[in-house]
Amino acid sequence: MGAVYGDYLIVGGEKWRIIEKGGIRWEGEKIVEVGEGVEGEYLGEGSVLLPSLVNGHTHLEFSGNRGKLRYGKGFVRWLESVIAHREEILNRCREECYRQEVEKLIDSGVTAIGEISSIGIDIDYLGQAPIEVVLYNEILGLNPGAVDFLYSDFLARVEESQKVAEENSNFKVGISIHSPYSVHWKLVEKGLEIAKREGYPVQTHLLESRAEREWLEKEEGEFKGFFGEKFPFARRQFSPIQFIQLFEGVKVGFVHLTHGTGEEMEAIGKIGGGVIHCPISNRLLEGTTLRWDLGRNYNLPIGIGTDGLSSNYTLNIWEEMRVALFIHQSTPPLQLAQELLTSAFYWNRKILGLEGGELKPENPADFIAITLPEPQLEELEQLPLQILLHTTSTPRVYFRGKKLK
Ligand code: MCF
Ligand code: FE
Repeated sequence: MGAVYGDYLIVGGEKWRIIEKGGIRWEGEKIVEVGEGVEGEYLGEGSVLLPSLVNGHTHLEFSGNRGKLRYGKGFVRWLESVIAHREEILNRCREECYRQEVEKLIDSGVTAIGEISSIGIDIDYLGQAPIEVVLYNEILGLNPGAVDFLYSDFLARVEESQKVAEENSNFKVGISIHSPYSVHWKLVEKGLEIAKREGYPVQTHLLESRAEREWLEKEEGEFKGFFGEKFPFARRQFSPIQFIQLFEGVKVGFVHLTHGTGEEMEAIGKIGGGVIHCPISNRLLEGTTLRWDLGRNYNLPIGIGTDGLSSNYTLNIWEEMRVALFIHQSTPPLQLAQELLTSAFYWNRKILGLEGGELKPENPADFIAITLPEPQLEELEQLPLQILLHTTSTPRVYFRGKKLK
């Protein structure tokens, strides 16, 4: 039980409402009151309350990478370096490494993540982490002769994560179909079958390079040489649109879409899917970015994530949003700052299948408080932009009514 109030409270949800001298009261894990005149602890001059943030797409297993992978030479060159160093990087991250990264996530006001689990070594630690986790078990591999083995390995990880989810209601099971170019169609089918049967959310990397588009459209381009040399059994399996349509009936987030067109955005909208934007990763790997304005024009839910340290220098979601703010120059900064924050606290939750993202009675008491550098804003419309420019760590973090920081 508790109550706090600040100079400003951002109610959240899809459309913003800002309450001056707004407060929040909670009992147990749930909010019971939000509004002006809530009596409780005053968080000080320039304090702002808002829903806690979500990092929509992480790969914590790759947190052992610092300078090992090849950046700035295009996606396929990065992929080659991942394949060469995957084992070594995965072996570098164990208990303490996860603990540190989760601590940093909490420090930045993140209380939920969409974690892509490639080999399942993150399950144990994240099963005990004090935040909400959707753990997307990855299915990956093209070799027709290895389909059965790959499937049983994947199933064992799904079962392991199901056991953890039975014990911890803040840990949820999801499925990651790595991408349309890297997963045998039989495995895509089997993975989606489980997702549909169990109602699990899904994420998949889609259209993050020119090479991927050329391969999916014509079985041509850079992937032709790459596969020819390393995976001669690889075939083009679906067009981007055919691939998207396979996810109908599933709660799905398509990650990246840097090479997505309006046609693909429309197809994603038709099946009720969302997009997860990882601008730093996209810049480092391929140099390009998602068309934010295009996604918004198609009314798509757009979430935001840092990706892993395999393609980023930080898992700080504020840094990710700031980078996005400077990339998408066709959207005015005041509007974009508000949209990006909404992506982090609201759309990410919708795409991951989590409740909350809006401070209102009955919702989970998941919220943060930050402090503006100037205590009094002359114009309220400045709020989202000033928050985004001046925050990297958040002074207060509450998850399910418990103070994490
Ligand atoms: O999102 C980025 C770039 N796109 C694809 N994959 C990954 C990313 N970060 C880590 N990965 C992982 C992926 O989950 O790298 C491996 C997979 O396990 C690439 S395929 C050998
Ligand atoms: Fe990723």
